[in-house]
Amino acid sequence: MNIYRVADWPTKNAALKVWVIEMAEMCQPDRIVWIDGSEGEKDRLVSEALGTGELIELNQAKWSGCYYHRTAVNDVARTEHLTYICTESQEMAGPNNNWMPPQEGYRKASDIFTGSMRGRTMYVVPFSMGPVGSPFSKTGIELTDSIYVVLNMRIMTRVGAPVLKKLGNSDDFTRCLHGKADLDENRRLILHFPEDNAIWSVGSGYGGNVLLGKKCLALRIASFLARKEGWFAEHMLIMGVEDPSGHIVYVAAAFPSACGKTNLAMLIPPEGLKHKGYRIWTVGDDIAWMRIDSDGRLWAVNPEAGFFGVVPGTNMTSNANAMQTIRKNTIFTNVLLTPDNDIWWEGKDGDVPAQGTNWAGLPWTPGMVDEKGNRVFGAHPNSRFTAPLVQCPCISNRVEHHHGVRIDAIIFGGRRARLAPLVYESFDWEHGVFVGATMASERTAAQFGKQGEVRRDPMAMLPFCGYNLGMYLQHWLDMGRKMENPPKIFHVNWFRLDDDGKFLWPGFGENLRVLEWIMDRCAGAAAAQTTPIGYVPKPDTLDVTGLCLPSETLEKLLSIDTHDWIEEANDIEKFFSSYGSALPQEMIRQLQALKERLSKA
Ligand code: O2Y
Ligand code: MN
Repeated sequence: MNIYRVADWPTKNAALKVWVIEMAEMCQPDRIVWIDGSEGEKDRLVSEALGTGELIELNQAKWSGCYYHRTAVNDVARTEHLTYICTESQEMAGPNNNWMPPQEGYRKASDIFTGSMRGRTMYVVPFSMGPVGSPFSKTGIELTDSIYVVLNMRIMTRVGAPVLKKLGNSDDFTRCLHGKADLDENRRLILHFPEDNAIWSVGSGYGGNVLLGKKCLALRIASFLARKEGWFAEHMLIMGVEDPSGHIVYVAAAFPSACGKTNLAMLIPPEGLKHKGYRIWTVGDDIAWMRIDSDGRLWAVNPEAGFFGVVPGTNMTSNANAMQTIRKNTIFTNVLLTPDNDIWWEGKDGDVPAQGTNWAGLPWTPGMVDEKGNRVFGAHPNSRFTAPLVQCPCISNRVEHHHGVRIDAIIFGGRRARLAPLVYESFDWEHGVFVGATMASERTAAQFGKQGEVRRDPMAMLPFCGYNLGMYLQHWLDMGRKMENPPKIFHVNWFRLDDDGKFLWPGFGENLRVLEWIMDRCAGAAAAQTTPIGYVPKPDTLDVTGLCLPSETLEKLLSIDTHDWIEEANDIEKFFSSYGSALPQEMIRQLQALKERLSKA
């Protein structure tokens, strides 16, 4: 082990050293480099990556401190079919996860890892999810042979010396091992060992598969730990809505993919509401860790330090705050690169470049189609920006606060063309858990698969819950009982359509009008009508000043079709049956109660 200069390592932590040595013996890197988080280190890593072509420097006059990276064409999104939960019992992983026994997982991945870092450097990245030293936070150590991963982890998490110092001699850290190996899809595995607090990811170089602090630790492993330790790890944005008096209400919200979570987290108040003086403060756009405090209420932190956002469609209209956030110190992955090292993506403001090299590394011109007549994209639809939280113009000043923010409302969202009204409030916590457990989206024409097909995604956690979803719902119910003052739970649907297939609600900044109603409900103010599905706004309690929204449209937005909801209840019953005995009885009781309310309506 002398080749790795163990005596020079910046830690005395024996458990950590033993583990790094063991992993190095398996992967056989030529050298080991410990990440300290300094600016000098960043400059060295960037210049090395520029030398190998792993990064391309963007036009610095336009994109100061920004770099470009292209991943392999077969490696552009999370690979859910190769993502496994490796627990001793299959029951613990549940029907919502791919499962493998831990021994088999370690063996299969070891075969791929063995010798895979020969000729490469293994970086040791100590990182903290959550502010270093906060009672919410968890420490991880990621070993990786990718500079791109190190540079992304430096943005997405708190890394380096302060983390090692806080860890001290403890062996309470998530052991994260990542190797690119040969980037072969047939030799790719994303394995989670919740019972060992470990993650092994091999054969990928992209996003959620390799930035192991994000989906792997902060959701899959953390959800498992959260159940054991009595807290929540959720796929939720966190935002503060400051009312005209300066009082800020914080909400946490879960939406399935492609429902504009980042846009909502960075919402800009619309013209019609500006005069009231609302302001939005972004705490996070993807993940919330929440704990019950001594006041009997729920408090939340964003465990991340950056945004890993979808680029296409981002522009000054959809998300001006995101556009400002990504102007500097950002890594762009898989967008279009122009000959003068500028970048472009579908939906960007301004002119479309005459030519460029697209996400796949191929020459591209506007309007290109492939041999089958399909449009060739400049930027991959899942191309990403990685940017520091602090660059967001509306970042909350509580983002580094060890205590987090108090959550007054939890919002679940779905994409439903006809069924769900614009907003409704659950009757109580248990009913709110049912609302979250049954949230769903219908496929749009832009998505692969049958248009209109309903996909249920409980609490938007289907791909991220690190254990049995039935047990997860029971955990939600148990947590509710422990809170004296639980947050109120709401459901929103920005996507209701009229008979011509046009959106009834304008969305984007106008969603603040719905948040205003939610805030009023939390303050015990706005009136609501009791319906079989929950409390729905009385039309005159939603402020639509300045919106051209005819009263019939507002009525349609808030209406409930009993017949459609009876069908929905039957579909929920089918969905629940796939969870077998792990599904809490309370969920069945809630379903029966919904059916009874509908039959009386
Ligand atoms: O495709 C990936 O690897 C990234 S997925 C992702 C990234 C940021 C935030 N959310 C998600 C998601 O899939 O929910
Ligand atoms: Mn997400």
